Amino acid sequence: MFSLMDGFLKNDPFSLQKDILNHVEYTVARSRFNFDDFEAYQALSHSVRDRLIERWHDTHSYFKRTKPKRLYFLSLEFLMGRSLSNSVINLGIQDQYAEALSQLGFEFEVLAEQEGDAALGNGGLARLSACQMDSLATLDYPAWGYGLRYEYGLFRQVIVEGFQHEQPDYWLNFGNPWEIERIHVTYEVKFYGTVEEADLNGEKHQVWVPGETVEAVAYDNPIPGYGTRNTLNLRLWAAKPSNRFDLEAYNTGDYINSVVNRQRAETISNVLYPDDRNHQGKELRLKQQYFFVSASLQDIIRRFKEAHNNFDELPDKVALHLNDTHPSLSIAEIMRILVDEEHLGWNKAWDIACKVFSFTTHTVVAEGLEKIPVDLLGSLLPRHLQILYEINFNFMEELKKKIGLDYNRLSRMSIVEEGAVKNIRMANLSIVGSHIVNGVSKLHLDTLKRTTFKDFYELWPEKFQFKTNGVTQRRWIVVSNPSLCALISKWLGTEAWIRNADLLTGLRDHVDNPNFHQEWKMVKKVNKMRLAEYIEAMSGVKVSLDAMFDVQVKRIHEYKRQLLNILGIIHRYDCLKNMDKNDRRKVVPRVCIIGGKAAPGYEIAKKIIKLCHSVAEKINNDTDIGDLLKLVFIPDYNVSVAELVIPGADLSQHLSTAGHEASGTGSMKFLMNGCLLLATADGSTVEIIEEIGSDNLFLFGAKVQEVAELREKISTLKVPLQFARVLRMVRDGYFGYKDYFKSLCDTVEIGKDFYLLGSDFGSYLEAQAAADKAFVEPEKWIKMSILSVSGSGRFSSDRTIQEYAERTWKIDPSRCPL
Ligand code: 26Y
Repeated sequence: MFSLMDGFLKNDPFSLQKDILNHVEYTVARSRFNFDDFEAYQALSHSVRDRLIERWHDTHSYFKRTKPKRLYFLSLEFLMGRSLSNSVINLGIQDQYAEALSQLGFEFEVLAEQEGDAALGNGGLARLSACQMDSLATLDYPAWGYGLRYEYGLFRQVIVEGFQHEQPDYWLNFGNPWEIERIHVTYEVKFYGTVEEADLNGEKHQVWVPGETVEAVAYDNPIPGYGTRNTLNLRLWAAKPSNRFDLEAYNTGDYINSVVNRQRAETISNVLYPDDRNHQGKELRLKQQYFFVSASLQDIIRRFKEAHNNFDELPDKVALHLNDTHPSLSIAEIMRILVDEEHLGWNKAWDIACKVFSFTTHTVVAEGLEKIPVDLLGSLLPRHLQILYEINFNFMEELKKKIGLDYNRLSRMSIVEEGAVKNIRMANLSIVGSHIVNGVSKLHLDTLKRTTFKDFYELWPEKFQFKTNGVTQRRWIVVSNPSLCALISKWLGTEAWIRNADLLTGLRDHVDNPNFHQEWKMVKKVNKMRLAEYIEAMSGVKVSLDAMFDVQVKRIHEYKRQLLNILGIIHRYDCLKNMDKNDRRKVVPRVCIIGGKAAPGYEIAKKIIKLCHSVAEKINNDTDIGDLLKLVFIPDYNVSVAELVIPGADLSQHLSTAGHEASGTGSMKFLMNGCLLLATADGSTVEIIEEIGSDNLFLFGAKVQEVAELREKISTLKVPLQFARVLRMVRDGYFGYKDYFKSLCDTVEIGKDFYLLGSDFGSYLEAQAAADKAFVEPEKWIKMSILSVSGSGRFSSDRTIQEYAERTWKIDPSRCPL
């Protein structure tokens, strides 16, 4: 008889083939005798999805049975990218699928290219969430991710005549096989209205009478671990009109208008805000945050109550993690649930809340911290505003007892910012309501303690920790660089590093082996070929494989100093033009690659993109320069483009003015792919240096301590002649668009150069010269490259997650039996 314990699905190539054809016929509804690549991709992903669902069910029944403490990771952004390759690799059945497909006349890699990116996030913070979900699953932690299912992900960047244009990313157009719609998992989310006082058993209670109700519907995205059956859930919420007020609305006779009004509800989860710095206090953004928080907490509390009957147990069974301040309304919401709905006393509820929440900030400077205008909050969430005032009142009273009547400090630490516009400071709220506050690198935490959160650190030093970010080697080596993956496993004699990245140190044993070097070089070459083909297809520029591929890909920001890179390229061009033929022969050819999106309203960042194109146009069409220098801008940089670009890079640039990049995670991906770094001592680079040694990367620029001093004498800072010269070339219209670039040039003029491009320029050029010098000694370069990979283990998100689990969340692995 059929045994349920065996599951339904077999993973041999024959069974997989049957499954795929089954999906072609019955899911995609194409004839099994006639289907194209996209249809094959759809059928293939459905067959993978079936396997994910089976494991997902087993994992969740197991968690339900064993009732471990669970982590809920709350984040408004997840940059998942593609799912197909990652899933089959984590399921451990890529070879079987490849064989099944090849017998059908398809190639796995070709079908994988059919998939679009899930880009439900902006940049570093969002991709970090995705890496951390992969690690949580792989390390068997009982966790859930919660987020929003934006219908429009991060905008598509289209370049027209060198200018960035934004186009909507309607990523669900072609269906999304990786999600499971849960039409029965819905919650009502309330907005607006008033707060009334009610009598409950002789006691006064506050009751929120909402003015608008919207429904949240769950979409589940299975997250498979590697080398384990555990498959976690990332639950994303979509807004739908609620049926609640139907009768009332329709009885007034205005049928059409009431349908239109209801439809407006869906706009809440429609679109991701494409900005990772500016908090504009927009009503829709606040609505998104509360919609997300309310639905997630209802779901979490329901699950808790199914298994436990006393809220005293909440901190032993539930950890709630705030990924930045974006979900921090959770603190007020949990108080509302515990006090207003569950009728716990305030003090008891507050005690529970503080034990349950932990918080990670990804921001450095105070100006970057999120604030919400009190008026806005009071109108949208009247009861929450009362709760926030009460939290703050209690906090201020406690604080006065500790520090006395130091009004300046009290006002700095208050959750409510007084002023012409009153604001709620979401970071202060998050710190007050959490038991642990995390920075994302050692240097980041040091900066927070010294500046941004100094007052809080002095009050509660024990709350502050750092967990240096990490990235998952499954995505950033195994999926994106199969040749390197195979090479590493061959020379380590094991694949165990895929679950334990510390084992990469074993590569050091072979660092001088010429055979190893030879194979290492071949791997890089294969990846450079892949990248060169892509560049030619995207931009028409043919690049030489002998050139050094020098890459800077990340969001465009003044503090990340893409402008420094471009000015450096102009300097290189200028030097080449002034060199005689003999000297030119000694020059290392370079392909400079820049990619990244600018927030749509960020004018200066958009000008940087345009400048890059104008300079590229000049250089790439200069036949006198030929292959010695090329500049390409890669449009629409996203996760899947990163998977192609990073393995093909020889050198990568991380140029933030020291003290501005909280951590940086791109550098870790390059490190894992054997690409050398040219970087400032900022964020996690400081720890990368500890791990691989300063000899194995090209370091430049002012250190954090020096930056403050330099800024003090900003109007008298000396800048190298070369800097003034290249800036003049831009100003004088050497690359066209003279008027347009004026305001960009102004930002780095003496006296205004806040990010210190001028004062770091000399040392930047020296680091570039050192990179050139190393590149002409291939043995040396390869050795540095091997040592980079072998030192990258510490920057696996597995290590980060383990630290969070042990030191912050206090959760234990819970492995679903095979
Ligand atoms: C409130 C809204 C405008 C907002 C939206 C997104 C604010 C911030 C963000 C995202 C910030 C972000 O991505 N920060 C980056 O987080 C990475 C992961 O910790 C760090 O490596 C990186 O240094 C930091 O800039």
